[in-house]
Amino acid sequence: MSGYTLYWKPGSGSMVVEAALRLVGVSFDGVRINDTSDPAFLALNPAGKVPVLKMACGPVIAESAAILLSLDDMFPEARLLPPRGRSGHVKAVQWLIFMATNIYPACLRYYYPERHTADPAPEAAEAVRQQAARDMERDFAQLAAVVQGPFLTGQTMTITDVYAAMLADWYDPAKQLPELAALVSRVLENPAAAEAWRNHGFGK
Ligand SMILES: N[C@@H](CCC(=O)N[C@@H](CS)C(=O)NCC(=O)O)C(=O)O
Repeated sequence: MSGYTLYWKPGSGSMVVEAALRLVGVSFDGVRINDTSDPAFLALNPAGKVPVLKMACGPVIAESAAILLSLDDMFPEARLLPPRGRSGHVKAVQWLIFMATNIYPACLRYYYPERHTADPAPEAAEAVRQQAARDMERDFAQLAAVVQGPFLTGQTMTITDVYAAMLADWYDPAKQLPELAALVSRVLENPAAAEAWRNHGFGK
């Protein structure tokens, strides 16, 4: 048994955490979660959401961005993010948080609109879905506009790029944006990212 345990689901946001663990080079165990309402899983994350990472040193962390920032703190030499103190670092953190707090939730509203309205009428869910599509159109365009080429902060891939590729794969119109299409292709040239991508069933 390794020191890290990743609680994951195919097609979910745990993909980017698996990629981070592979980029860092630590061994980890994967626990596939089929039912996020299972009491044993809720004891780990009362929000009932993956990804969750149980750390070697004890703590259990939820929230994709928090997990990635923690791994970067623990393994700075792995360069999940650009070195601290450089402008690339703050920008990579900014866009990571932007995606985690704007695009990820919009994607969930788009695919599960009925969970985001108290109104049971199908039109209410449809209105939520349409607004989520508008939000994503605006936010993905903002993201595409800051790609410096080929990655978000320049020539070197960071975990923020893997995050962006993951979100773009969830929403087809995002992949039509040439900057994001190029970014996804470059991310998949990285063997660690490509393996996590495959294991999670992305790219279908
Ligand atoms: N803010 C959370 C969102 C996590 C989230 O919503 N995960 C989804 C999968 S992508 C989930 O576990 N949903 C419950 C389920 O699938 O049963 C994060 O960034 O980690």
